Amino acid sequence: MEPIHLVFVYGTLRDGHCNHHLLKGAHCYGVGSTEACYAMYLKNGYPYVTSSEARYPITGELYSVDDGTLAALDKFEGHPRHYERRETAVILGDKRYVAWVYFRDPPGILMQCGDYNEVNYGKARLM
Ligand code: PCA
Repeated sequence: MEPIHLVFVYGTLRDGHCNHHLLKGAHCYGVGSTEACYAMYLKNGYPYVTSSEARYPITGELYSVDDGTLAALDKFEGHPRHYERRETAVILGDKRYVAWVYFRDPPGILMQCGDYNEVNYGKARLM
């Protein structure tokens, strides 16, 4: 039997979104959320989940995929340079799984305060 990998998708790979066809034929376990809190950023319509900020759990869908599908997803998402695929725990109903998620630290910079001068001259630091 082909090795099976669990992938949790939160963005354009979700059902009904533009890149979902890459998961065609993959078994879907359903909708759930990450056990840990992360943050999601949006740029040009594309979502990026970063593990550098613990704000809220991320909602997504859990799939099992074979080696070939995982390789195709990696190529498409630009792992490990664009998005980085890392394992994290996800909760679906009363079940907990460990699944692959495509993370990316958000493009752009989140600042600690809204004052450019503070960041340049003051105590505030870029996060
Ligand atoms: N595609 C991947 C990561 C973000 C995106 O748009 C996903 O749906 O999980």
